[in-house]
Amino acid sequence: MKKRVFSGIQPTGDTHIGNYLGATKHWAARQDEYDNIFCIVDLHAITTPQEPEVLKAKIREVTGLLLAVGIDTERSIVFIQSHVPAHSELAWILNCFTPMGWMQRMTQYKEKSKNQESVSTGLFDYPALMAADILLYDTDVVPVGEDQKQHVELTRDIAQRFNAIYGDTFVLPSPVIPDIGARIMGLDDPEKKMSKSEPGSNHAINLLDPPDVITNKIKRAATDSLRDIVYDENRPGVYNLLVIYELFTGKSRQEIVDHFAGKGYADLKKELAEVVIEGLSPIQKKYADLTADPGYLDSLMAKGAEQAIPLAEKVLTRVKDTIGLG
Ligand code: AQP
Repeated sequence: MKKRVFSGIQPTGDTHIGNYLGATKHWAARQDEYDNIFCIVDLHAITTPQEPEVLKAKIREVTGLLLAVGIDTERSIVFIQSHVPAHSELAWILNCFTPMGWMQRMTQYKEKSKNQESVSTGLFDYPALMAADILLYDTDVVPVGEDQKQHVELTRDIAQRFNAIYGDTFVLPSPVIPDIGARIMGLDDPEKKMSKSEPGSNHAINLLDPPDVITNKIKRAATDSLRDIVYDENRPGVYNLLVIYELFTGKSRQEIVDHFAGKGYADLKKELAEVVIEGLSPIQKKYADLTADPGYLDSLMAKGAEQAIPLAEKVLTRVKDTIGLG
């Protein structure tokens, strides 16, 4: 039997090449290896304030982009989180088994709540909902970028704690992080993870950016005052550009370093822009085709929820029976 994969993506902001290179590209590439479930996690999106019309549009956009990068609804279940009520129900139950101290340790919460006058309880509690997302499907493997590794480990801890009290109820999931590209950094500040919520027009390359925008963003990317083009993690700007180049071309590090020997940052940026534009072009074309008929994505998502609901209900019933509910 194939192992079960579950992963999700938030419909907030603009989906960027970090989301693609660190996560969705791998989900698409390994679909035949696993039994896959992918989710557009709209309930996570509302942990920070959202405009209703914008959120609706973003749910559609992220759905279209997931399919455009190659997720195939014939080989994977794809659905919208709020269409499957069991996610919220299990999240509540898991809340009751998760010590506050575990949540307080979550780096993402600390970062996202920094300098905010008021943050929602939902933002603090986000990892319990994420644990519910994963545990509801008896998930073995959770492919994510590095920023989400801590949340998957917390999910495992919650499941272990529950199993220790009640006996084996949950399957213990493991995070899978790509060797290269697990943390694509911002173009404007290579010390910071490329992120949808980071302000700044030159921070991220978005999957739907037109060619001239991509070229300009890369042209303005932060580098350093040195000259040679080599992989050196102590020079995070150039390192990040080389990693992006590597992932879009599939070339080895040696080939890349040889190729750029004697060349300057302007050459690196020019060639990088070319390969990113070339790499995103088929995704953008497929996205345009998929979204041309507005009803098409809706019908696929309705089918996805229909497939997910019985799987989720089965596990939820098991949990409720175990703890004495119902
Ligand atoms: N910079 C990144 N490099 C590699 N992988 C990344 N991921 C996110 N940023 C990078 C991975 O993309 C998947 C989907 O992420 P998400 O949309 O659920 O939200 P996130 O992890 O919080 O990512 P963002 O883009 O930074 O969004 P905001 O700003 O809303 O928090 C995940 O597997 C993630 O690891």
